[in-house]
Amino acid sequence: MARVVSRRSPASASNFDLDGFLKTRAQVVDKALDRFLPPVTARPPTIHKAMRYSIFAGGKRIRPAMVFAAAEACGGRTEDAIPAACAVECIHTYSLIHDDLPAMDNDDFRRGKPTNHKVFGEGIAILAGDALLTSAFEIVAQVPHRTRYPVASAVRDLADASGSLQLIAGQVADLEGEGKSLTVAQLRYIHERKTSALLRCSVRLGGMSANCTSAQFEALSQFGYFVGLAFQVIDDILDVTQTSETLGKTAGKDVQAQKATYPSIVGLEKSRRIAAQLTRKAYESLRPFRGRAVALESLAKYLLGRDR
Ligand code: GRG
Repeated sequence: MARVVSRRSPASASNFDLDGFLKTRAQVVDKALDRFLPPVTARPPTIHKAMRYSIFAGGKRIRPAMVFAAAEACGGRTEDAIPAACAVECIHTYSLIHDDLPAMDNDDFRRGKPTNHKVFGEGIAILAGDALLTSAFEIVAQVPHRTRYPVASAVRDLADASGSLQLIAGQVADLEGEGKSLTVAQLRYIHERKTSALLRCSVRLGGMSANCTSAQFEALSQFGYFVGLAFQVIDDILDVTQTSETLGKTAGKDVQAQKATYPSIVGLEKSRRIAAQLTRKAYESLRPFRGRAVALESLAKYLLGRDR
């Protein structure tokens, strides 16, 4: 009997109600974050206000959406993926607070609001980032135990993605690359770490929450890697094509900081082609799911066409 292999093209994802998916999952993650994080009344209130200011500032919640979409692709339940979804958002928000500090990118706006240090001062902003980083591990330690993935697997994966060989390595290379002309390979090294690592970890944690098979885990890892690379190329493009108002953060920062980006090295048109190529590779990684990873496909498509 002929094997039926579903060849879902990117277009098949267009039937999926991504807006609804993003909205409902963002509500789930917001409610859970509110429960996981200390209330503003907990002493000392300043730090809890500062943590909550940035985490509830209106981010797109892409990483939690990736966790949920990956869990669903593997037949898992949203509820079981909640701790992982909250943990990756805490890491992401911490990295943004620190990235915006005067010692790093020195930015005044993020998520359409004044940056954390502008509101609370540098000392509290550093501590709010530190506290969110710590909270992430307290939260991820609450993932359900799975036969293939004991709790420690999730904790270890998140630590790897956010540690000195990945997220922080990317930030170091990014800082050290300022004002220098980098090769595409050097830029790829930065993007793999500062952006792709956490997106890859998000889908892996989603898969783990659903006790995914090793083939599914491998497919999710590849998908996260490519979608993460595409995400950063698009971010570089948006930095030069969009306004600060649309982005909710200062546009044109890469040029101002003399940062190497895809548009600065290969030009805008080629950058767009590279982003589309990376997104195609992300789709191809989902083949083992045979059409059951429609939320992930739809997310990748949305990210390629996004304007903020
Ligand atoms: C460890 C201090 C420290 C920093 C880590 C990742 C990073 C280094 C800094 C964050 C700044 C940056 C340019 C990250 C790359 C990933 C990226 C494009 C983040 C923006 O993500 P969105 O668009 O943001 O998902 P929202 O606000 O919607 O959540």
